[in-house]
Amino acid sequence: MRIVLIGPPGAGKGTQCQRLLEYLDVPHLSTGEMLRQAVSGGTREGQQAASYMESGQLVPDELIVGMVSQRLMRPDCRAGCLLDGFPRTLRQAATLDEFLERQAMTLDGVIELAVPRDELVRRMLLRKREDDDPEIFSKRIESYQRQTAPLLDYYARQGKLKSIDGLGSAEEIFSRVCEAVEGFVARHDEPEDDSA
Ligand code: B4P
Repeated sequence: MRIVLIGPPGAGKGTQCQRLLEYLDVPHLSTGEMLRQAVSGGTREGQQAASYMESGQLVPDELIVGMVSQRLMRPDCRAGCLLDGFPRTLRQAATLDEFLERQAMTLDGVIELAVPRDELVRRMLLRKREDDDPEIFSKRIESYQRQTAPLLDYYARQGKLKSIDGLGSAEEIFSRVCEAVEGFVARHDEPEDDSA
């Protein structure tokens, strides 16, 4: 299974992915985590990404696409993966589609975790990660609205989007996520209609 999780900053993508990993048994590709490791390891990519992350902006598409494609080429991703926080722009989404097509792979489904702004701010104040300063967090929400929210329409038009309510306990949300995944599995297992 190849699944993407989309949601605003602090929506709980990472939290739900940790649970989903055991369920799906596929590698977890969190671009936020990959970037944080690159920054703390002082790699070239990390040095390029740091100023964007510190100011609440998305890092440039070229940088993130390079990192993700290298990771997707590794053999453990052949059977599937859980994409957490990627793609985040229409350009990243189009690049992912092209990459998967070249590799004869498909994206099974996209889950949107929908959470209102007030709750995102409340969670951010509790989490206190370095990029969770209130002013920076507001910029990250704005970037989400401007650059990432258009992906919902992009994937809805492909018939791949399942939006779920991201409010409630992590367990309640996980059961909604699992229901969405079951829907993707059922579609994945349907025989192809070649009557057309
Ligand atoms: P991410 O690491 O993806 O950060 P995030 O969106 O803030 O986190 P997430 O939604 O995973 O929330 P979490 O589970 O932690 O990205 C960080 C930065 O990297 C971006 O701002 C950007 O600069 C850069 N970046 C990453 N990918 C990129 C890309 N593709 N292109 C360009 N730039 C990119 O949950 C948040 C908090 O809520 C936690 O404290 C958690 O305990 C709590 N929580 C979770 N579920 C809850 C629930 N149900 N109820 C209450 N609290 C809950």
